[in-house]
Amino acid sequence: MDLIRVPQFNRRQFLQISGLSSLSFLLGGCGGPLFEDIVGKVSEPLNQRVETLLFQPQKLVPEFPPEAIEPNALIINSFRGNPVIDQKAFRLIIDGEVNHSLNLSMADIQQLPLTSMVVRHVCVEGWAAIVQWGGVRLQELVALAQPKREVKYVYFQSADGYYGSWDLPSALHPQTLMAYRKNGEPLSVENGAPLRLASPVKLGYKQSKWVTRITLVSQLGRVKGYWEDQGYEWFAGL
Ligand SMILES: Nc1nc2c(c(=O)[nH]1)N[C@H]1C(S)=C(S)[C@@H](COP(=O)(O)O)O[C@H]1N2
Ligand SMILES: [Mo]
Repeated sequence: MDLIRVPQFNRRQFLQISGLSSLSFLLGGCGGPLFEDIVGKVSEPLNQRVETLLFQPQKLVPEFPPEAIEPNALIINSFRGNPVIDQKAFRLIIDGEVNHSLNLSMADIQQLPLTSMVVRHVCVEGWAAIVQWGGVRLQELVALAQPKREVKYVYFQSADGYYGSWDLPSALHPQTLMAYRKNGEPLSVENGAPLRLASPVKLGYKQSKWVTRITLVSQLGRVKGYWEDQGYEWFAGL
């Protein structure tokens, strides 16, 4: 069981974590030109629009106690089976309208603060499950990438060909995680390992598994999501 729960950061703590500790590990770990490039940003403030979204208090969804976890209730729902991913070679790309595109290994991601939450997963097909997810807040990763001020949407690409898009406020919600743990254990491949979206603010089909690329954009394209493009609601908030 993951009992760690990182409290919601205030602005100063957040900037400390995102601007300094994360960067120092990125630099220490890799030292590639990409990461050296990031150093410049330590002194740069986050852009005003994104900062406002990050620090305006978003309403937290109430969480469940660990006893409420339903270990077998989460039904595997994969439109195309499991993709083959070499977990060691895996990279998460964060790009689009950002000042600093990122290319992160799981080791990089796991050095960021681990947030754990027990929330309800709701699938439109008529089932739900109380699950504990552990991972990094997406807002941390977005802050590291330094989105440009026009950014309003986030696209997620998955290794199985699944894709989706979210509004930026929901993506920056403090309970929206890029999860790599489930019910106190490493995430299984069927559940989206190495990295998946997990959030109590969206329906199940918004929670992409096997995410390989996160792209920040100012406009939504004609193509919005695997299910959304077949008529499912785009916002799909809970
Ligand atoms: N890449 C990918 N992500 C996906 C899906 C999928 O088929 N492929 N199915 C979605 C749906 S409809 C649900 S309900 C949840 C199910 O997550 P689980 O299989 O871990 O229970 O994943 C979502 N994310
Ligand atoms: Mo679903």
